[in-house]
Parts: sequence; C-alpha cells; structure tokens
Amino acid sequence: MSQIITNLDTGIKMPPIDISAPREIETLTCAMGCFWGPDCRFGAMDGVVRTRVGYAGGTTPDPNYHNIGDHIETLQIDYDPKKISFEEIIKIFWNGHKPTRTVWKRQYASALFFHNEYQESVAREGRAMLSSQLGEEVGTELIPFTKFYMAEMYHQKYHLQGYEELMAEYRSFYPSLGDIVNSTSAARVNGFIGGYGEVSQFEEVFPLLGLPGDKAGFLKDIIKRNRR
Ligand code: MHO
Repeated sequence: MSQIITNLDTGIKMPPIDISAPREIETLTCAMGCFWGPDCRFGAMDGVVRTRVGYAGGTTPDPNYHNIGDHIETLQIDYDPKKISFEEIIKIFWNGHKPTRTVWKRQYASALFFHNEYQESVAREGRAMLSSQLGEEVGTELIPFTKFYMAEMYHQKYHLQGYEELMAEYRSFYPSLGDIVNSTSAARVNGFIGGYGEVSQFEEVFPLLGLPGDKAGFLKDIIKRNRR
C-alpha cells in the first residue's frame, strides 16, 4: 500500500521517494528533439532525481516557446551519482536520438551541454566513437553549458499533466506546480506514461510514489498501452 509521509524537517506531506531524494546530485543537460519525449525517457530511470524542460544554446534573451529565437528545446536532468554514472546516463542520450538526422529547425537540434571538463571529454570521446561506428558525421553539437531557461509550466511533465486524476493527487500534497516539476515521483509517473520503464520497475517503485493504491491498476494499464 502506498502512503504519504510527513517530512520531519519541513512538516510537509510528500511521497517517500521525494523525501529520500539525495541532496548530492549531478546534472546532465541535453537536447534531442521535442523535449516532451526525453523528459519521459530520463524521468522513468532509477537514479534520476528530477527533470525540467527549457531552452538553451542560443543568444536570444529570455526565450519562451513562441519566441525561442536561436535556442534549442533542452532537458535538464539531476541524477544521483551514487546510482548512475555520467558514462551510463550519457549512453541513454546517444541511444535516444539519431545523431545523423537532418535538423529542420534549430529548436529541435541535438546537443549536449557539458558542465565541466570531465563531461566534455566523455562526450567528445563518445561522439568520435559513434561517428566511426556509423561511418558518418555525427551532427550532435557539444556546447559548453552557460544558461538554461525554464520552459513554460504547461510543458513540464507534459504527459502527466494530461491526466487530471493523477494531477489532482499531486496537487493534494504539492499545491504549487513548481514542486510537482521537482518531484521524483512525478518524473517517474510522467516517464511511465510516456512509454518508458518496465512494469516490474513500476511495481517495485509504486509504494514510494505517494499515490493511493487504486491508481496502481490505472497506471499499469496506461503503461502497457503506451510501452515503446
Ligand atoms: N510535435 C510537437 C511539438 C511540441 S514540442 C514541445 C507538437 O505537437 O507540436 O516542440
């Protein structure tokens, strides 16, 4: 049975998986086409702590969806380095987009925004290896991270926001949408809805998600229907 527990530090009721979110995290910032899909792909992964979608890689000040300028739709992932290494998580990035695809609009370009020299060297090595395997030029850009602009709230956890019956549960403990965006529980459920993750993984994590037991079957049906 799932339960909501009270965080003794703050007195706020929240899902167990959110209470136990690690404070020490590392961040991967990447772009691989429309950001809704990657938000799900990474959000469903064990070890991912939180995700947010936004814009990066351009010069246009204060971009938004309708005035994106030269920015790229980008996803930012906070992960637990004790559970996933950078080498592991970047594999999901390389496998999750077609690096030789023609990009018809900069908004949908593929890019990795490295946060430090280590990330840069792993990314450069990965890109060189991929391009020799494919025998083709890899178009994925490697860009030093400078700034990430959060996208509009309606783009965050986009698939989850389509299910009012689940959003109502999240709102009952997180009245502010910003807290839902930062929730590990919401990242997982958004990911499962988007077709990522296994049913067995869902069953294991469900008791930590803070959702009432009657939502388990409901979600499992969605997962089976949407599985990629
Ligand atoms: N193919 C998507 C693009 C949205 S994405 C946030 C659509 O339905 O318009 O760019």
